[in-house]
Amino acid sequence: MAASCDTVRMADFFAGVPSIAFKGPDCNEPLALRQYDASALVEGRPMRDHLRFASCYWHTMRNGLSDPFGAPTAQMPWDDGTDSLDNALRRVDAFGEFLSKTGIGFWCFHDRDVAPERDSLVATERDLHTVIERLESMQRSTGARLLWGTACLFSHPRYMHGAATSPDVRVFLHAAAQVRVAMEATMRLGGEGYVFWGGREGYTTLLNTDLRREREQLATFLHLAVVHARSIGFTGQLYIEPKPHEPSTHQYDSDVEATLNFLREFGLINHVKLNIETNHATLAGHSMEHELRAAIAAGALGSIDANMGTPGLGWDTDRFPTDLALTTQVMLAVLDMGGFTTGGLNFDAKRRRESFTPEDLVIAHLAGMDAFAAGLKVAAAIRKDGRLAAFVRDRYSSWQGDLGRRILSRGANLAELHRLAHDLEAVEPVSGRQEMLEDIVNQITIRALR
Ligand code: XUL
Ligand code: CO
Repeated sequence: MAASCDTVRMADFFAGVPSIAFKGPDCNEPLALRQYDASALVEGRPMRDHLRFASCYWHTMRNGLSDPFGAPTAQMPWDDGTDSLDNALRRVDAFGEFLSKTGIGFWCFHDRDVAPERDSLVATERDLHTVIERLESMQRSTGARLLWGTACLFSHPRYMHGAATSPDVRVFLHAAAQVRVAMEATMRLGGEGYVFWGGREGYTTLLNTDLRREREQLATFLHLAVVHARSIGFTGQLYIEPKPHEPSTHQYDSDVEATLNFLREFGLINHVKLNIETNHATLAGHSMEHELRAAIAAGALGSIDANMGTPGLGWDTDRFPTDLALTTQVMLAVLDMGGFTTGGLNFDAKRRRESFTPEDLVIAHLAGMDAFAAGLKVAAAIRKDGRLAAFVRDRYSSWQGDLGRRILSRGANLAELHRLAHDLEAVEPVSGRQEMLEDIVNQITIRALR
């Protein structure tokens, strides 16, 4: 049947899946929400506006769940395994069905997730445009909005040595062309952001690498993108997504602090914010909490790729974020920052290879949504309780006096401070009470979800 443009092509690829509803904490059905009640108010705002959940096209629609040792296992009844345009268009319909059944309001994509690469740029761009039109109509019929778009600059063999950081200027051209087209597609879809994740913008060995030159190439590439965004009137936020390694040995935007340094060094700090992913944080040897707080302190947290790793496995397992302590820390940071503006919580997450049915795709997202809704409630309860914030305030209270203010406003010199130190009585240390604070978080968590 030839459906009209604005029809949701409800092909029933998720046959046994109903429209998912909030059924409250006592409901034991797997295909229901227990914590996430989209319109319920937390700190005076609906949960949906705090959380801004997104599903990503690459995992939800394209990940067959293969691993380096085994074949794909995912059942994808919408996918005939070819790179035909028809197949690409059918995936859009399946994605529309998925988004409307789960009630997830946003989505994210790479150019090559939605449409295949052809033998020439002309043919590739032609097919991409056809799919973008279908995505536009999917958005109209489902009400879903694009959180961000991006260009895949890491899969094609031409990018093996890097994209912006390639030693071959012709590869740089290819990457520039792709970013231009992907950014314009993002704008056409009303995208609220555009991400740069450079899986190959680093090195495999320093024996063949001019690190200084490559960092300059990367910065130039980002400047070109900033200028282009401005010239086409794209008002979405640009983000860079740090990751330390994988697939490269080392990525130049290895963690939040390295990325902030890079952005400042090359004059990009006012144009680009960060999209922070949990599993990238842990691969960098940090907690997600650390990465978020470091970005917030610099006014640079834009969006979040919500997932989690597998302790003990040194690669990017992209699990769905179901850990309540983690989601609480994330939402506490987000609330403290004043909430998302253009950003949101993008489930850059995949089911385990053993959870291969279409139903599992839904269940995995619901688990992440409920974990984040619970984390949001606990974070709001921690803020309302106020003991943590008060403890931190008190801990620095000695800085509140005239002396502290003068030091910080650079109105003192070392000789004066030396003199003052001689006048001091012995300094009595004060307890940091870490265990007490951890227990307070536990107690509030238990009460908030009762
Ligand atoms: C890879 C990763 C990417 C980015 C978008 O680890 O996180 O999917 O989010 O390119
Ligand atoms: Co990501």
